Amino acid sequence: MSFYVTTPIYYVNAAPHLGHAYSMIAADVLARHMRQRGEDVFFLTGTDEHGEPVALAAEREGLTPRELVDRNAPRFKDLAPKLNISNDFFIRTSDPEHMAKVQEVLARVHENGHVYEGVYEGWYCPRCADFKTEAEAGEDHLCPIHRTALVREKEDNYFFRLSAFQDDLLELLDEQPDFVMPKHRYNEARTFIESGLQDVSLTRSTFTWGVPVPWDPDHVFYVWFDALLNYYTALSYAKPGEDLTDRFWPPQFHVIGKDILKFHTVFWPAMLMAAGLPLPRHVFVHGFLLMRDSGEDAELLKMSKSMGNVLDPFQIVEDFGADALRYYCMRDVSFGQDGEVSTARFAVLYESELANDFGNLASRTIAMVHRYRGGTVPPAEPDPDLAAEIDAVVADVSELLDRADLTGALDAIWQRVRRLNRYVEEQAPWVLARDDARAADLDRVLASLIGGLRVVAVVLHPWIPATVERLLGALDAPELALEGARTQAGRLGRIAKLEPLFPKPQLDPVA
Ligand code: ME8
Repeated sequence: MSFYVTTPIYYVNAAPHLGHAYSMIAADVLARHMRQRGEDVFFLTGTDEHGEPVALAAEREGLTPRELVDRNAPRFKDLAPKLNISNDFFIRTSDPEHMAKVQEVLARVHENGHVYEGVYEGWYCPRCADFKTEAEAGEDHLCPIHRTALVREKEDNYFFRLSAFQDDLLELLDEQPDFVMPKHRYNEARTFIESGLQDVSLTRSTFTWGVPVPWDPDHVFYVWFDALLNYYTALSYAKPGEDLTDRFWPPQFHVIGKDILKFHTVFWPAMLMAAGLPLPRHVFVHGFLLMRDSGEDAELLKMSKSMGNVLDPFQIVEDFGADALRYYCMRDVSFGQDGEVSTARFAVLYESELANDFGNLASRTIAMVHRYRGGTVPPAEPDPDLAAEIDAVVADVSELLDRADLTGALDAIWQRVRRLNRYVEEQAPWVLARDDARAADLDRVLASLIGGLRVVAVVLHPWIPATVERLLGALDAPELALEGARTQAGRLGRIAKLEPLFPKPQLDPVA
């Protein structure tokens, strides 16, 4: 089966922060897990480079938009390998192949009769690149997201007949209750549609930084339609000489933040219907990472560059490694909800869960095999009760990740990590080791622990891939397929010694 997963493509008018990293990590966990299940996976991320926010940022810096995007896009592109993200392609919407495909699809929408010429008059947020309804603008005419003044715009536009898709969209939500996940976001999308859809601008004519409209050279496409189409256009040129569209379209999951729900759950499916293209299977809408701005009583705010309260993912990776960051993001904030993040909580979880629960389990299990059995895993049958409990994690995690429950899946794994630690305490191998008559028991305990550790490590790979690869390397069992992830599967032989998986970080003293 094919599995296509995407992140939003990020505006290049600011530097990447942990919020951007968060969506990438989440999508990466899904992609890596599906590869372990043997699925044919394609994973896309990239940058959104057109439109007014970019044009305005370039103007402020005295650059051309092209200079600005060429300077900033690599900052996002570099974030992916730093976080150990396994994306198959990185799209930039200024790619000529993307632009040509956008023209092709939107010309079809035009030919299909879903576009008309008119004048837009209403409220607009240049920061969101979003036209706001009267209800959204409210009486104060402030952007509900940025709390900055909205601009009254009047311009010649071509419109997309979104209103004509209201019934089709409601039918889609009726027939596919998991089209938008989680449920409270589904309800939000439904309420938005039921409140009545207005036609939306498809083109802009007051600036030129965008994809030219093929039937009217005075217009460029509205950046949101250009951007949304990245999910479709990328497949046509990601692999030189091969069009991957038939193999991967439609996507299984669009992973997005709640700020862009309307675009992905209303505009996007309507646009695909208008173009006659199959719809994505799920849009998963995650919450915001929030941070206090300063001090204990400080307000909890969405982390964003403009608010200035950002955790810098590059710095965290530098100090603690990518795996620790990946783990923290998925563990501390329930995926789908908003959640507070802080360096203090990060340090607590690093020490208590990564270093102590998991790191120590690996270290002491391997150390005991060396101390008591000279580094060779005894060829004993594992404890059946323990093995059953550990092995069930594979089905649990698969089932939870089918619903993109990334936090639930991590919790299911952690229950097994803790189970293995309890098993060490219950069985007290150091006591068995003192009694030659109990050598077979010690063999069984060590085989159970190493076998269990391997299973847990394999299912944990999508969250902390580099660490797991190091551990499995020490066990001389690099295989990652879930099919072979059973306590009893295969025999482990000689194993290597292992340096601590999560050592105390060497931090530069704070100036
Ligand atoms: O909206 N917490 O780009 P963008 C969690 N280009 N996630 C966050 C976050 C936070 N505090 N801040 C940002 C755009 N994100 C458009 C998207 S898609 C066709 C076009 C993540 O750079 C989250 O995924 O503003 C959010 O939806 C996205 O970054 C917005 O990125």
